[in-house]
Amino acid sequence: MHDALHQLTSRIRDARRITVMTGAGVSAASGVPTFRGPGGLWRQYRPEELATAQAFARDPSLVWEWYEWRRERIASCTPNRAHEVLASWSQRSSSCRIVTQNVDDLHVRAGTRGLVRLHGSIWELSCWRRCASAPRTWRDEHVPLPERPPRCRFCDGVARPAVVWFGESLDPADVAAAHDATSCDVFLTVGTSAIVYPAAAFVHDAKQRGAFTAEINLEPTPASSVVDVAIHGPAEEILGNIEAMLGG
Ligand code: BJW
Repeated sequence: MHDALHQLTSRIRDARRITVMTGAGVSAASGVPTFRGPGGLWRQYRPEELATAQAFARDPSLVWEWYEWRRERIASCTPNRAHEVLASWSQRSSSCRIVTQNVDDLHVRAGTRGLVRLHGSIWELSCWRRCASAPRTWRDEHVPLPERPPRCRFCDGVARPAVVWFGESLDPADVAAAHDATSCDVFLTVGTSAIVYPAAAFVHDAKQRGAFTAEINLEPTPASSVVDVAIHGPAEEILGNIEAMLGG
């Protein structure tokens, strides 16, 4: 682990272009629940049972109850050392890209520049029926929401969280930006179980395109066998150590 940490730090020091892909584990130390693993379930549901348009069509109130519970939790959370380190890398170099699967906006609150949010934001809503009068998304930070399910501000129909559910396409512009970012010198995947696609594919793309690839996670994931270096431990601590070795 010591060698791996030094190897990764020296690659980062020499890199012109760094890309970091983050997942729920990056926000765990802030108190945001992850999706999978210990404490990852809300009631008895798996995310695959709630984060779908079918689940929402069947029972919008139940799905909104889950999102309201998460919004309430996230509202009281603040960025941790992992968000801070990544934000400072993005501020130091305009060719550093942070690509996140997280919808909590903690990277934004930490001041990250050039952020790609692959799965949207829990603080944005959109019209379930995509009515012609509504913009694609709008911001709504009410906690709790005035009614469940909340209404579309423009047609008074049902509103949904502006996040990407299973079976839904990601915004092509975000996918293109993330794919562009796989052309880099160092590609680091942090705090993600690396099982949800297309996000999980980017580390493979980066490796194929010649990047030095690394993973920071509490435990091994399917990405561990792909990357040049896998470091197992808390992201907030390891990124803090790397930043200290970089002199930041
Ligand atoms: C720590 C830590 C600490 C803890 N420090 N580490 C190709 C192959 C197979 C399947 C597919 C495929 N292409 C598409 C699919 C289907 C599907 C998919 O991937 N399914 C898999 C489950 C197999 N993908 C999709 O449907 C995607 N759409 C798509 O591809 O469209 C085209 C298409 C359409 C139809 C058919 C086919 C193609 C959309 C995926 C959307 C995912 N949405 C969610 C919900 C977002 C909204 C919300 O938040 O509610 O995104 S699901 C959920 O999983 C969320 C997350 O962003 C995502 C990833 O989770 P993440 O971040 O990795 O969290 P965890 O909890 O899984 O892991 C946390 C990790 O952190 C753990 O490993 C811990 O150990 C670690 N950790 N503390 C470091 N302190």
